[in-house]
Amino acid sequence: MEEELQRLRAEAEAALAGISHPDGLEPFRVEYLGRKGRFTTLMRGLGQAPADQRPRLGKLANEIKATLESAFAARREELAGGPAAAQRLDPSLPGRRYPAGRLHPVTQVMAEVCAIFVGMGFSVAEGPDVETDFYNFEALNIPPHHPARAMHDTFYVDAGCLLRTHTSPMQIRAMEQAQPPLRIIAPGKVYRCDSDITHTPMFNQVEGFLVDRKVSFADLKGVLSVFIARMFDAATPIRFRPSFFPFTEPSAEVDIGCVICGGKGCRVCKQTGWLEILGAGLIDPEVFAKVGYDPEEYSGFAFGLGIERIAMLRYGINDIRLFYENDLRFLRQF
Ligand code: 2NM
Repeated sequence: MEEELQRLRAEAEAALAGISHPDGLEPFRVEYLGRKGRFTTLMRGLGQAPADQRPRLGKLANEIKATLESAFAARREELAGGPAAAQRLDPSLPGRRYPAGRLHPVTQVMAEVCAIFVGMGFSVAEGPDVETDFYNFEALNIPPHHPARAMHDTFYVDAGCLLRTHTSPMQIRAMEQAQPPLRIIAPGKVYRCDSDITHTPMFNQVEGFLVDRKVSFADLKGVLSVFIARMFDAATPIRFRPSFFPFTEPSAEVDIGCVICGGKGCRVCKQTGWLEILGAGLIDPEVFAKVGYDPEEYSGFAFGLGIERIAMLRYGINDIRLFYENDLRFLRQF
């Protein structure tokens, strides 16, 4: 009888150790520890043992049962969530999510501006940030010692090489490489040695031009009106003020009704009710001469706008430097 008890114990312990999945636990419990299990059956047979051995055998049987029950409980813990389980790979668990990034507000506005002009048939030309004096100034009718050079606060790389102060150099390259008709926008970074709440030494621009036969100021007004209606609101008022650029004649600065106060006058529009948002004009014949176009045959318009300025008006931001401080509390709002 004692031998049988010990054999059952050894067998049960081996069976328990062989269980590698929680699904194996219940069949084990039924077979060994259940009400009709092998242990109970053996205990019932205890009545047949000689009377003087019964107390000792009973005690032994109870000890073995208690040992097996606690071993069973321990194994169940282990398979459910113990250190062994923690080390196993569970391919059914959901993956860890990476925090979602977003586009920088300047990138978003840049993409919107480009999309509006692409929608009007313009193609996109990109080029180098480091330019030659010829493309940045000379070809744009800004000769050496012209006062407009001082106005541009140029960063020079070395003699004849500089960081472009506008993206018009790409317009010149485009005109050198192809014959009219042309409709091109040039987006990108530009550099000017200037820094305060409305200027950063690097900012983004989109310049555009259109050249064909018989292009007039009315065509310029039409294209810019559509741009402003799509960028802001169809009802946004526009006005053209006479201005001067070396590369256009006549030239204009374009204002929109203040998007902050609706034209009533506020701090942002300096009580004028108007905000300047771009510069434009008809391309100067001197520029056509530099790229070998006949000014008698062709005419064209051009315009330029600053992306950060538009983003500031769009989102009501009063300090341009916020765009480049990389403060996530600022950037996450867009
Ligand atoms: C502006 C204002 C007016 C401009 C001119 C040209 C080019 F190359 F066709 F002559 N590109 N961009 C231009 C004209 C840019 O920015 C305020």
